[in-house]
Amino acid sequence: MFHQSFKQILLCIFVALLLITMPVYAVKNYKFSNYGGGHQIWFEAEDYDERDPDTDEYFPVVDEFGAFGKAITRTGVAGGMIRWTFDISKAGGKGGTWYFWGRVINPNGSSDFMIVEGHPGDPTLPAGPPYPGTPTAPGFNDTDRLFFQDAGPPWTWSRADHAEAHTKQLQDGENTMYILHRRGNNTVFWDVFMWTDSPDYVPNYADYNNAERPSAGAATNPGPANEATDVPRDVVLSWTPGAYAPPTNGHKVYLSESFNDVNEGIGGITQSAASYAVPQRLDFNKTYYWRVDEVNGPPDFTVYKGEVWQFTVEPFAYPIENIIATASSQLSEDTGPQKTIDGSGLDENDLHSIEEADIWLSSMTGAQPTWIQYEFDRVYKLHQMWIWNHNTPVEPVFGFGIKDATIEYSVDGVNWTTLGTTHEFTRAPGAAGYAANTTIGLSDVAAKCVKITANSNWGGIVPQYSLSEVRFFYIPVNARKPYPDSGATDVYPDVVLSWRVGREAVTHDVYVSTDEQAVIDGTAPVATVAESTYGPLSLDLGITHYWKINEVNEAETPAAWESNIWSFTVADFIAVDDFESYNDLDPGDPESKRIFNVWIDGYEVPTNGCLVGYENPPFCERTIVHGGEQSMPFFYANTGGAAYSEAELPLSPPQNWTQAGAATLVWYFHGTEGNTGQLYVKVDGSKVVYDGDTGDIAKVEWKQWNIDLASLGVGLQNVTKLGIGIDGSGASGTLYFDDIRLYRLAPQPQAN
Ligand SMILES: [Ca+2]
Ligand SMILES: [Ca+2]
Ligand SMILES: [Ca+2]
Repeated sequence: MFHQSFKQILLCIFVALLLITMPVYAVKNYKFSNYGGGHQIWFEAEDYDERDPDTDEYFPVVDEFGAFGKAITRTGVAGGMIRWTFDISKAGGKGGTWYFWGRVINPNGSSDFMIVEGHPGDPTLPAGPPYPGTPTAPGFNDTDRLFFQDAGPPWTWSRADHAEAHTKQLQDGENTMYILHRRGNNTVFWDVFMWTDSPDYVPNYADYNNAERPSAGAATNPGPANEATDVPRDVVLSWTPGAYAPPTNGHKVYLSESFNDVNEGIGGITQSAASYAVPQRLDFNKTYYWRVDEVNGPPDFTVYKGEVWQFTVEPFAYPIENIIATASSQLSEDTGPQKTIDGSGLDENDLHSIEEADIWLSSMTGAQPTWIQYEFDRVYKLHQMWIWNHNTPVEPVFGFGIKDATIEYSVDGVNWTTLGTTHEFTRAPGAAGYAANTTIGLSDVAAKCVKITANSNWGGIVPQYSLSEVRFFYIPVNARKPYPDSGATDVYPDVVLSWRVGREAVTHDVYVSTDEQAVIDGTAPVATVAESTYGPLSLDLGITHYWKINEVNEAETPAAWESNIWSFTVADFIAVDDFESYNDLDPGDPESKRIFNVWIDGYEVPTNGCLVGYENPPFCERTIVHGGEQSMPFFYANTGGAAYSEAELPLSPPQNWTQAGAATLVWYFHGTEGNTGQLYVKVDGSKVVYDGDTGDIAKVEWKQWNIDLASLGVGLQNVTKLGIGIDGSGASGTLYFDDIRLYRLAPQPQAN
């Protein structure tokens, strides 16, 4: 009996898992609207979420003149299934009576079976494929037909005459409609389907065109990210608002520990800003669910229901990592003190093994008293210590597990303080699957080292002591999670530093320096700020900086908590143009950025013989590149009235080339055999001629040209234009340019 019910439970779990892991199908693209006082959801026939078989055997996807996108037609071969899953809540609708329409061509009134899952009058979907395709398949009858009135050509919005194929009971949320091939041929086409809860609304071309895309209306991009963990208790929720939310009262925020409450829209707070500062502190370690509905203003008050997102709040205390353990002795190589702090023997449920290789065991002949000591990477505010005592199978016999212990702590490993008096560590069973059974409160003391001295063991037979594992928890009063990440490179010279604040901090002392020791010692320049950001800074290119944050609260003892020492390195150069941003889009497109519309060449300027970019897309060079995926092709011919060839890049807004210690302008150019002329650059009209071999422009390789900014002789605070050109009567050829950069220290040219 027990086994049977156990099996049933297992089966239930299995089915539940199956339901969870089954792929969710739904039409990817849909539109919705609120015409005629009702709700409509629209989707393209060709955006079906499943077709079985998934071939053109029964329901081919075709191009048909006048359709939106593609269309679905039929082959005349009876059989096959196609289906669409759609969510009426995305249109703001609820379960009840809905009406089905299609934009179709069906000149001969051909019909198919349509069923909606869950509709009380619809038969169960037959097993298949092949699905029934005869005019009178078992379980189907004429009143389940779809579109048998004549419609078109041309495309016509139509509905079935039979109420059963036009009027259906839909359920809240997702619904699935199936069409099973009954008859019909390739004179039948389906373009767009539409469901509405308005009995009187008749769809039309313009309405479909004007219906909304959901991604435009719904809230997206949740902050914190969906399923984030370690979220601060005073989190400010944020999101990217839908496109139609009005500036006032455009958002309704649901937040709860209950998924169901959020999913069902219970409660909810109307917000004008696209953010929500949770008024109460959230509970430690708890998972919360939230959702944002975007709400139109009057008159329609359309609601774009949001997805349910979730996050988990930070724990009260965090385990300390990277601990060094030492001990007065160890029995063998395999039973060192580090075995108590490295997770050895613990499974994913924090249950410890019975293996001797997973524990610390002192030596009977070692120095007494026996002690084990832990050193952290810095001073922590200690909250708790969990203890897994000695747990090998001999524990019930020999009792190596520590019984009575003295615990001391220290901020420096020299001066020690005793924690309370003595502490008893609970005995372990000596059996597998052992959970920590002693928790020592550490009184939130500040310490870098903790020492446990064994006064007795549970056996009282031999002076030999053991622990399986120890875990320390600290309260995060230190600043953490620096931005940029410690060790980051290519950081902008005007970076804004930020960090996760320590839990009790009131103000923040920021130490930044190129001198690591000065930051460690606290002798580096310090700034006190109220927020957890500092900047923008003004740093020099290519230089490594060190920093730390002291979190300060004068009301606490100690009043300041120091972070780790972090570092980052500023990028070596500032890119003026790397030619990666240019595209081939039509000039009418707001995103269009064609290279010859940015770099001004000699097009329609008879005296300027330069053209940049290719005649046909892609307009940039994509094979001969120095960095990234594009470079600028530069064609020149100082002939036929052209006295020079030059292309100019206007810099708007003007650039400050005196920032970040910039000293050298670097260009990379690549020649073509037979090129002639004299290469030059111009910065705000100041011309510099290439100082290398004039023949370099005819070399089929990348060359680095360093131009000393000081030699330009012009002010560099507001550089407005940058030019490149070729002088020389009759000169002609093709060059490629890439990676125009400002360096503080120019790199060594690479050997070819
Ligand atoms: Ca279509
Ligand atoms: Ca262990
Ligand atoms: Ca490039």
